[in-house]
Amino acid sequence: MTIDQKLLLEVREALRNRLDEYIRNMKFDSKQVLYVSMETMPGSTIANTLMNLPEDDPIWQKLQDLNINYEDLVLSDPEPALGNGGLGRLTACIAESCATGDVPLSVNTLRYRTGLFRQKFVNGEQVEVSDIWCDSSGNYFFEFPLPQAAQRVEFGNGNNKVSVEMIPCLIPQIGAGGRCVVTAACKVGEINAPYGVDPELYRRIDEQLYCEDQFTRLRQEYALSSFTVKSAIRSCLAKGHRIEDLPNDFCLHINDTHASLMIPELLRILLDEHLQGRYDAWDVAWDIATRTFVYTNHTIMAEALEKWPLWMIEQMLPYRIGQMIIEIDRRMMERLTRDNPQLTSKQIESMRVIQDGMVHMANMDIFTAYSVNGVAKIHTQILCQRELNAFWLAMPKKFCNVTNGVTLRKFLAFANPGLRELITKLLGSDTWIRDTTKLRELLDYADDSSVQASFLEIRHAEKEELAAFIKEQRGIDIPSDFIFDVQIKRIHMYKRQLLNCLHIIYLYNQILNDPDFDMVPTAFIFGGKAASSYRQAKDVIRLILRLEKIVNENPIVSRKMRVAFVENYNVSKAMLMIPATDVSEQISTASTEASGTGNMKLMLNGALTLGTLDGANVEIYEEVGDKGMFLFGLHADEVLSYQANGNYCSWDAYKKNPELKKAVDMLVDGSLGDNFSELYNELLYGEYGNAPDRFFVLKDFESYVKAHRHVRAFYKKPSEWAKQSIRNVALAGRFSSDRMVREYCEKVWKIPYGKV
Ligand code: B1H
Repeated sequence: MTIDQKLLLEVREALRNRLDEYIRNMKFDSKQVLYVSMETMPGSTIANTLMNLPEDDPIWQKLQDLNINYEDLVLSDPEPALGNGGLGRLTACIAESCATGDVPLSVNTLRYRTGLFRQKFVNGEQVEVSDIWCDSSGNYFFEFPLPQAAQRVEFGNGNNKVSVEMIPCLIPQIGAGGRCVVTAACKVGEINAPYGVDPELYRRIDEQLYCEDQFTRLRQEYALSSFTVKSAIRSCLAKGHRIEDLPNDFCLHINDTHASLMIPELLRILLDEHLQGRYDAWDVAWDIATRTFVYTNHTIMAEALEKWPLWMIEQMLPYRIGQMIIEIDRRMMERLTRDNPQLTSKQIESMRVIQDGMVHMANMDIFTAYSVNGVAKIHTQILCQRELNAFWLAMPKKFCNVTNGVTLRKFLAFANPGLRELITKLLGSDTWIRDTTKLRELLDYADDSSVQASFLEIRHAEKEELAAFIKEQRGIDIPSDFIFDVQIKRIHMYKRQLLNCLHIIYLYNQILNDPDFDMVPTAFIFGGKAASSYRQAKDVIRLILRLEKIVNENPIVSRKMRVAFVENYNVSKAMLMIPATDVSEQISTASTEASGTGNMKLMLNGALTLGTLDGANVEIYEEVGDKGMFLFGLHADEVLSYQANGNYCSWDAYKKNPELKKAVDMLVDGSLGDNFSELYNELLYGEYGNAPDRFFVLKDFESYVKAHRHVRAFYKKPSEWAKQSIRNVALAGRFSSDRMVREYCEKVWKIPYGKV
């Protein structure tokens, strides 16, 4: 897979010239969206560019002349390591669809020198190796630093004032129509720190994504927020517009709460620099702010909803930022009590920005933004009915839902060329790549046995490719006639990789107890990283790697089952794994996964979903129905009711089902050759002060086992399977990020989609 470096450089240079041309041709004469996100995960720039270049672009000829296979080219291309999971990948999909739909958006983020770690497996455990994605001088080949657009961000107060220059570096994304949007990833430039203040503290701002040190993290959030607000104001005034016109020139999109400090930063700058001396300064500033910001919520997990101590904000940032937040809180209380006699004081109190000295970022965002949205129907429903109910009662018009989507061009057309060709042949043209609603026409072919056969052939070829990759990377043999059952996502307790593991242990016991146990051979394939400090998640990785050994090395068991964990799962690996998947594991506890987007990418390639009614699975189910998906598990309202009443007892499920009990006991009785007592305790006693089995793994186990039985029985009917697989592809158009971006344009950003 190694490509001659000189050839590589030649291709890159050609691509870079092309990107350069696109960037030079960009125009910003209409209202622009600044999508402000702590993370983005575009994947290989070479892939992102090639996938949208027309077939007659000279680059293709060049690749041919140099005899370079583009898949090798992509795998050898370092990914900008600026993201960590679905949140970052969604940002990249939005950028791609905006480029395609000619929507004037740019992504603002930080340019982390070391991205999220590279994952290595050493002695059966995850080891984090720093991911150096830049060259030895710290540069990335496909970025364009723009020092003339730098902004100075100020920290601290009085004699401790520090000024940090933030310099945007543009990473381009070409759309299918040949337009371009950019990601402005900011790096730290010059730092002016007074004597006695260590400038290194500020150098860390662009070192690492979601860094553990909370002081640095707050500085990162403020740096990104302040840079964005200052850029928007500068550009508004440079156009000769008045500051009051800011909301007509820009929509500032707070993507999760990480960029919430844009709100007090904008108020501060307006009051102190633009509206000084005006008697109605606050009202004007507030009016501008409330017409500028929108906020998207991506999670209801309490631990991810940011709260910052007010004292930290006051001490580390300009003191006026703290003052703005206090003032927002005060006015908010006044307004809410005045306008909402129907709400109880407890409800009003729950909406406060400042509670017990902590600044609740989401509350500030919701109160200020003119639009607040969740990312899947059920997620938005839970926000409105439960988590943010008081807000919803007080200001229902603000709320809307925009279900996530993914770029079909990357995850279908580019990742699965065989399927792309088949679809294009069946539909008579490739216009479906731009107009994804056309995929529906595939429904006409779901019963056609020759189409079914081609479909299965394509899948089989992809499975062989993935098997070869796994063999090369991990030394594990996966026969390509096994069911490929895939769970690829961050390792998190709520995503329940542990449930998948317990099922594997259960099957292992069944096969050993009964060598004639009837089972369609299945390969359980995993991919995903655990945060370096997340002990339970790292234990889950250790468990999967243990199961790999035990299962694959057992001559009896390995005839019916294999386990493989692909190391260092990232966007390029996703492109390899997704087209090769038969069964898509989407098994989070109902109500915990806001949306999920891997579920969409897998469906799009014809994998059948085995999942709970959680996140966007609910909408996938709406599309494909009972036959197109394997449902199991508690429903969200049941989970929420157990949680509210505290009446779930994991011991009941454990004691009732001897096979489950055995599987759980094996975590600690030595039969796996290692001890997983933390996971065992999590299930039966609760860890870190939480209730036992807070994600209902044991409760859902039986129903999960049953769903797997259905999967295997169904797999024995290839024609039926192929039919449902084709239906899944046909019905995936709804999950295109083009549809998502169109909805954002209409409901949230209030700008036209595409050229008017
Ligand atoms: C999502 C996060 C997230 N939601 C904080 N929230 C983080 C929040 O390290 N941090 O501080 C990291 C990540 N990530 C994901 O967003 C949801 O879990 C998915 O369900 C959703 O599909 C995705 C995109 O909306």
